[in-house]
Amino acid sequence: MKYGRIIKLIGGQYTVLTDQNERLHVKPRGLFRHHAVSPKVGDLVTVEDTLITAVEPRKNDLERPPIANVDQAILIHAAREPEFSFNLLDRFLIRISMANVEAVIVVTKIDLLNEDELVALKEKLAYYAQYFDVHYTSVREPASLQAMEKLLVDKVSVFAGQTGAGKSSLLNAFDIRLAIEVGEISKALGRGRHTTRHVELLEVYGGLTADTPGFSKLDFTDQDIDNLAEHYPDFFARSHQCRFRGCKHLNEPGCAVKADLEAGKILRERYENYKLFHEEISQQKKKY
Ligand SMILES: Nc1nc2c(ncn2[C@@H]2O[C@H](COP(=O)(O)OP(=O)(O)O)[C@@H](O)[C@H]2O)c(=O)[nH]1
Ligand SMILES: [Mg+2]
Ligand SMILES: [Zn+2]
Repeated sequence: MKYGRIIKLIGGQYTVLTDQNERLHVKPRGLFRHHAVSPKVGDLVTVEDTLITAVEPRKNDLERPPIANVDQAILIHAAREPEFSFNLLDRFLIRISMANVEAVIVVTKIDLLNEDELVALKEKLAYYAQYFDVHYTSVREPASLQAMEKLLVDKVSVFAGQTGAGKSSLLNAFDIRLAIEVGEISKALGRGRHTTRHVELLEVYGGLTADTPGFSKLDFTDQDIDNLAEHYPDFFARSHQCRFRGCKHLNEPGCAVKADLEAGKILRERYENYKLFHEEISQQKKKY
């Protein structure tokens, strides 16, 4: 009997990395199908002979990308190319929070900014740094990559971020043996073809990391509206001071979030995007 984690799934064939550092090629025992438990990448499993015979309960369970037991989502955002977007940053942060996963923000391609531009971006992101771990890096600046090592060791991570952000390039910079396709080739694989890509946890810097197209579903559904604000740690920290319980921080009187917004303690872009997301969800509701 062996114990390990599923690190790869291709065409019904699983690869398990055991606690003895062996790689086993296995199949799930037939029984799982009847119980609607389909082992997935990230699962901690028991293996007997060439069969997965038991799957541990999951601490979290992502659908897209399909990975279980993720410790953190590393949110990769380009400083430029594509242009940095706070709207997209907040969408990713909300999605990651809804999946019950820790988020880490990594701004990459900083070599594309001049000194003043970098200072300006860092000033705005200093607001986020109160609530999230924020890192700055570039594959062109090897020294900036070293800080990333501490981030990945002993953890199961997924790289998330829009196509072209620089996810695959970063992983390649960590370990050239990975030789992941970057740039034009991966762009061609982009939208609508995610299904052709398999999910795999790569051994990088003493941790397991998945390079995925990542959290493709960044629009919100009407089920999300009631607790949207809960996924804003900065709003949540203040909401106990709002006059009304369940305050949505929109037009309610005595709102502590709006008071701090006016006092300049909450980043205006972030609040404006929050209102925008609310509207987006309301529009969605009207369609039904
Ligand atoms: N200047 C610069 N370009 C980068 C950097 N990282 C990635 N790129 C380029 O950005 C493009 C997209 O990178 P890729 O890793 O494929 O992004 P992914 O879609 O998120 O995996 C490629 O043309 C890379 O060469 C960086 O740190 N600096
Ligand atoms: Mg890529
Ligand atoms: Zn409020």
